[in-house]
Amino acid sequence: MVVFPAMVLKKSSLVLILAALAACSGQGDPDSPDVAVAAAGAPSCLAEPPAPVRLPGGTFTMGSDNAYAEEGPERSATVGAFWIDPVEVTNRSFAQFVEATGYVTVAERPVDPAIFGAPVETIPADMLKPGSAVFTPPDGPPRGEADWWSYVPGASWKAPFGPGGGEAEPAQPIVHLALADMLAYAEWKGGRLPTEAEWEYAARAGSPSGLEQPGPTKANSWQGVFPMANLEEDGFAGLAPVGCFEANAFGLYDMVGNAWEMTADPYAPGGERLPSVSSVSAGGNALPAAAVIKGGSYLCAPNYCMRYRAAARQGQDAGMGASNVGFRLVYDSDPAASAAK
Ligand SMILES: [Ca+2]
Ligand SMILES: [Ca+2]
Repeated sequence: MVVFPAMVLKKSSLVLILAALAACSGQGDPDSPDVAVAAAGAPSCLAEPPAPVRLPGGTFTMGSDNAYAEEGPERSATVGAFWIDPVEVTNRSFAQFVEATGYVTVAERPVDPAIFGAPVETIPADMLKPGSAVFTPPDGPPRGEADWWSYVPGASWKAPFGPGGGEAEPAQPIVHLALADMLAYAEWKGGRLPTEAEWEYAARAGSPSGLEQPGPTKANSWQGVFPMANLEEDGFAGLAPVGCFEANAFGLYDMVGNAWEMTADPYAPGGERLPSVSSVSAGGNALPAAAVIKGGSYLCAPNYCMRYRAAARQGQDAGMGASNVGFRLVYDSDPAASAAK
């Protein structure tokens, strides 16, 4: 279980906290799903992201009974028509929002010790500083997720690896956002987070299986033995600029791989499915402690987290970001028409 609900956090142990941050877990999972892996090849990247794509909606098979337990039960789901961004939200796009509004993300704000539910003197000093969770390859054989996740003071969307680690690349997906940050951006942009059903419908793009796990030409994932050997056969050790890999049949890029993508569906401990919170807003009070993320990330490998697939799902703490979780927006009307008004 990797859900890390900040609002119910009662532990101050850094190890426990970091263990909960891995949004690409595989340890302790059932046997790896039987999924197909495509052949290798060199990617090329989009110069400009295309306009949002209108999807007609429809009825499709959602989830899977043939992979990780939390993906079931396989069932029929129906979504209406909607528009969707063909790429993950980029640092460039988010910077425009910050420029226009002065918004400060959760990772940049002072930490409220009350979220830990423990005496402040028992909380590691770094955890009381603004920051975020950063993937850090271990020096030696890892014992668990705490060996490759670090809480880095000063890490945020502007400084994805922390102070001195370089600035965010404008064309890469934005990461290190809490759910509230994503909702604030969505509100400004006139969109919203997709429900899990909408996201999976868009990612499947007509595929009846949802189990296809793409190879290096199809998605930015991890080739080699995670977390020790990153062979970079897809050309990227970490995040890639959006749109460097082949689009799916709906013309959508990086639905699988690159950054995990947040949805509007709460995630329940145990993995059972909860109703979508289509009204989830940046107001904050109604935000779930954890939400469903979809699509896997650049940290998903054949030996660990075979979740770079349409049907896969995982829980993510809604209260803080990580270096492998991003999002994309959907719209209930044509965003091009709205912008023209
Ligand atoms: Ca990669
Ligand atoms: Ca993605």
